[in-house]
Amino acid sequence: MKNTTLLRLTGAGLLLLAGGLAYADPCKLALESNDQMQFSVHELVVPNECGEVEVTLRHSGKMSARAMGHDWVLAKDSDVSAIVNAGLAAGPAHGYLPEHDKRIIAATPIVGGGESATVKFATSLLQAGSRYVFFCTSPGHATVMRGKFLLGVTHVAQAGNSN
Ligand SMILES: [Cu+2]
Repeated sequence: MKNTTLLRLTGAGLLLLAGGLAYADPCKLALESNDQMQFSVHELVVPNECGEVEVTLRHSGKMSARAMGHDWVLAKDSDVSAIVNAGLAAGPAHGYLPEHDKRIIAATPIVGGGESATVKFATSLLQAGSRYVFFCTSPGHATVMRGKFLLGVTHVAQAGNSN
């Protein structure tokens, strides 16, 4: 009797997972963005065991990519301003991203309302002790659309001195 109930619960859980985001794999992350120029999270944490990370950015809003497009870009904290400026120079034709820029660890294309994009990258690109930030390169967005990207335990964030 008890076993049957458990099995049913497990089945329902699997169905929910299959229909929703892939929470089962900690190396696959998902976040949302919206018409209010926001990411749904300010911090993403990936376990050390992940050799490869997959990030999916969804735009849950209704506005077009031209009016309120967002991308998800990962880089060292210290490289963010330079990348944002280079992105502005690259312009909308290049999705506000400089081409072949080695400072960019990972980047999705820009998405508009109702769209989503996924990017995969190897965690071997991340150096221990460096601080990483994810942000959006649409003009003016990076000041508010940014968050911490942490590999492993959260106190990695405090490893560097305050900046
Ligand atoms: Cu944005």
